Parts: sequence; C-alpha cells; structure tokens
Amino acid sequence: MIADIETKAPDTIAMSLEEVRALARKVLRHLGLAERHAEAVAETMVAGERDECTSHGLYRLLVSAHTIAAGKVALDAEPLPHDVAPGLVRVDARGGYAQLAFELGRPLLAEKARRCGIAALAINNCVHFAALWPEVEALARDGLVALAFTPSHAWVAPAGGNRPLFGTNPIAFGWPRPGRDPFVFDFATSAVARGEIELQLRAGRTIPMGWAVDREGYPTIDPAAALAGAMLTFGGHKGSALSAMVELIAGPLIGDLTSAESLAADEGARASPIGGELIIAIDPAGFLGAAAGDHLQRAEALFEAMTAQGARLPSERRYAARKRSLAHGVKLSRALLDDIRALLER
Ligand code: NDP
Ligand code: PYC
Repeated sequence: MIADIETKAPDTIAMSLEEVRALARKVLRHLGLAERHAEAVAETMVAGERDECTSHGLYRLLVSAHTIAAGKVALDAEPLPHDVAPGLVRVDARGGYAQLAFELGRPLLAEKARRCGIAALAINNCVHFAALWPEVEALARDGLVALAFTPSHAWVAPAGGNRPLFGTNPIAFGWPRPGRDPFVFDFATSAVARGEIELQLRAGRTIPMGWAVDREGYPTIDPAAALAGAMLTFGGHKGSALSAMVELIAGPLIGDLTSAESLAADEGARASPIGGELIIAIDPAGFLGAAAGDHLQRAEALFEAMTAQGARLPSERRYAARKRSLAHGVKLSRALLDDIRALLER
C-alpha cells in the first residue's frame, strides 16, 4: 500500500508564475500567434492561474489551440482604434483576440472617462475566451468604476425555454477602494461558466443539478449531456433578463454579433465566440469633483457592513489566492500540463 503511494505520480505539478507565463507564451507562439498577441493573451491565462480561476487559466491554451487550428482567429491582427465621440471609443480587433484590443483601448477609455465623467469602449470583431475581471480590475486600479459585458455562443436557454439562445454572457464590475484592492465581481449570467462544465467533464465528475438540461430538455448532472443540451441561467428569470441585456448592449448596440449569430458564424467549428465587448468607465470625480474622495470613503462602510456579518466580498477569494501564488507559485493538474505540452509536439 505504501509502495503504491510512493510510486504513484502526483496529480499536480508545482510551477512558479514565471514558469506558467513562459509556458503560455511558448505554446501560443508555437501555435502561430504574433508576439504582441501571445504576450497579451498569455497574461490573462497567467492571471487566471494566479487567482485560482482555473476555467480561464492555462486550460484556455487547449481552447486557443482548437480555435487557431479551426482558422477562427486572426493570428497577427493589428487592432484599429476609432475615436467615435468625446465619450466613446471603438477598437476594431479585426478578427484577433480581444486582449490586445483592450490593451490598446484602455488608456483611451480612461482618458475619455476623466474628461467626460463617463465613457464607453466598444471592442468589435474580436475572438473572446477570457475572464472579464482583469479588465475591470485594471480600470478600478486607475480610480475608475468599470462595467464590462460580452456575449458568447448560444449555449444557454432563456428562463421558461429549453433551447440554447443566449451566451454565458458575463457581467463584470469594478469599484476603486482607497488604499485597498478594488471591489470586483465577474460572473456568467448562466448558472456557471461553460468552462467550468468542460473542466468537470475532463475530471470525470458530475455537475450539480440546476446547471443545465440535456438535449431533450431534462435536467442533467452529466457534463457531456449538459454541453450537448442547454445550460440554464442563474437566478431563473433574473439571470435570463440580464443575459438578454448583455446580448443587446454588447451585440446590436455596438454593431456586433449576438450569441446566436456568433454560433452561426462558428459553422460547427466549436471555436471561441466571435463578436464584441462593451466596457463602461465612470470617473467618480465626474459627478463629485473634489468631494469624490469623501464619498468613496463613505462607500467603505458598505463593505465593512457586509464583512461584519460574515459575508465575503466577491474578489476576496481571488486576492487571497493571488497572495499565495505570488509567494509560493501554483499547482497545475498533471493531466492538463500533459495535454498542453503535447501541443508543442504538433
Ligand atoms: P462564479 O459563479 O464562480 O462567480 C464568480 C464571481 O462570484 C466572482 O466575482 C466571485 O468572487 C464571486 N463569488 C463566488 N462565490 C462567492 C461567495 N460565496 N461570496 C461572494 N462572492 C462570491 O463564476 P462563473 O462561473 O459565473 O464565471 C467564471 C468566469 O468565467 C468569469 O471570470 C467570467 O468572466 C468568465 N466567462 C467568460 C465568458 C466570455 O465570453 N468571455 C463567458 C462566461 C464566463 P471570487 O473571484 O473572489 O471567488
Ligand atoms: O466559460 O462560458 C465560458 C466562456 C465562454 C467564452 C469564454 N468563456
């Protein structure tokens, strides 16, 4: 028995964040992604691993490899900014990954928000597989209140229906806190991100009831049946309405695709979603001028009242994970690393 334990390879492998970054960049370059994209895309994956958000960490290298092999992302797209109005900026990602387009649009958005009090950035024509919290967190660290939205592929049934129509459509929010890490939440308007179901499938585990129905519309705990059927919204009709809102404001409002249109454009390739993202930034000083600091300080009472009764703040878990990862590195699933390293043999 002891011998068995001693000879069994560990299920996880420890890596430093630098090693994670180097691996992500190496694989993305090997897959053919231009250097600037490889760096920007790798950074969101490193952030995902660092903050223990594994569905949007290095697992996304497998997703990217599939999307690239399917020819569904422009590998060397140069994002093109358009100064639309004093409070509006649009970045055409030209079929590339969203990360570089956001990097380019972020300073323009921040500058417009400071000038106008509120501003919006539309990223168009991008391929999107990433978590949204790195974007709203970055804006909140610059002192701005930020909201971000993006549709995905039609995988989710509206409340009361049983056929996929909405994407998993995340909503992210960031709030700057004086002298503290920003308050950030970021979640899919489906019961859970699709990536989470994909990870359960990889791990051979079942999923909780309430996440999805199978092809026939019956509730299922089988992740494969869930992926083939329809995912469910969180909070019933409430998540459904929010999901519809994301379709509208990050789809037609910015001249981009809905999740149903993204899935149609995918033509069965099962690549990452194509379309747009809307990011709104608000400068507290826009409404409040010199009093902004006092009011931000007042907002701290809300967070204190939440934690005082035992509630945890969204983003608290991530910041704690980040602290651990920065100090000790991360642990990656051996099976995932084997699959990622196999990409380098292709
Ligand atoms: P979760 O359901 O796990 O919700 C995540 C959010 O809720 C986080 O802000 C988390 O904070 C917070 N939270 C979780 N548990 C608690 C708790 N007990 N108390 C307080 N706050 C809590 O995530 P999802 O599966 O819905 O989404 C995961 C990711 O998938 C998101 O980052 C999203 O952007 C991404 N995604 C991307 C899509 C795309 O098209 N690009 C589509 C869909 C999802 P904390 O982080 O601290 O745990
Ligand atoms: O996990 O639902 C998801 C997702 C879609 C696009 C990127 N992540």
